[in-house]
Amino acid sequence: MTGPALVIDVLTIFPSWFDGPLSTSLLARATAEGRLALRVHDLREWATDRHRSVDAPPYGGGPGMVMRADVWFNAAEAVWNDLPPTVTAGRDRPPPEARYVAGGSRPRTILLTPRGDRFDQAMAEQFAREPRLVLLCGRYEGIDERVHHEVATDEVSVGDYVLLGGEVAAAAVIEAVTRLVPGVVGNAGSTTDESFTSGLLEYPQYTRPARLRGLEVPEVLASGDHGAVRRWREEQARTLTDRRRPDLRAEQAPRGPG
Ligand code: 6GU
Repeated sequence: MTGPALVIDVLTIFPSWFDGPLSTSLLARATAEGRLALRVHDLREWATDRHRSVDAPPYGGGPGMVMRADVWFNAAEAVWNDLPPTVTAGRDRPPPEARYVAGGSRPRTILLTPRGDRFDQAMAEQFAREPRLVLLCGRYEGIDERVHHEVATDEVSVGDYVLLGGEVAAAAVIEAVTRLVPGVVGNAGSTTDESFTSGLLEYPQYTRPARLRGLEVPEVLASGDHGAVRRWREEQARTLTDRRRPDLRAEQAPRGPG
């Protein structure tokens, strides 16, 4: 019995936020089948005061609160080393049994932040090759800079807009990466012959009924001429991409012909 192909740990102050995604459809099945292990941890387990606070006012003043580096360091060191919160909470240095430490050797640890590198399919493919990912969800106005430097190995953003926190972004990363794990998506063709891997948007699809409210399915698709169908789809994908996402074509160009 080998372990799951991919282990993902999530650190968040809203662990229940992930209940829905984790219990639904493909992710639940991948977990049940042992292809994926998804572990969600409550950052507050590493808070030390009575109010379990994980943030404090910024040095230098200004509005809002900043997430505390001590709490993040201790939480990350516990998760990296599979230690319970009680071992690391409140410490001012890593526990002696820690193999992975902040600022040192550590698993791929992704901080979700609007200032990160833009997440795309190429990055998802890179993450899917890792045995283990740790996702850090920030909240509030920001996180102590020392967490960016000493805890995170990567900083990732899911687009040029501002979310309340990293949870939605982490869910996007989890879905994009887990569907690339072998066996998670049933049909192997459906993860390779597709938008962003081919550099083209998907061609239009149709199914029954052939005629709906006067709207017909393109004739070529029912012609039985597989060559003609393939040429039509390629042409459609190219035209759609040129119209909607010329940037995708531009990105693909340097890879040369073919
Ligand atoms: Cl990763 N976090 C937040 N708060 N906002 C974002 C984001 C991440 N990516 C895009 N917007």
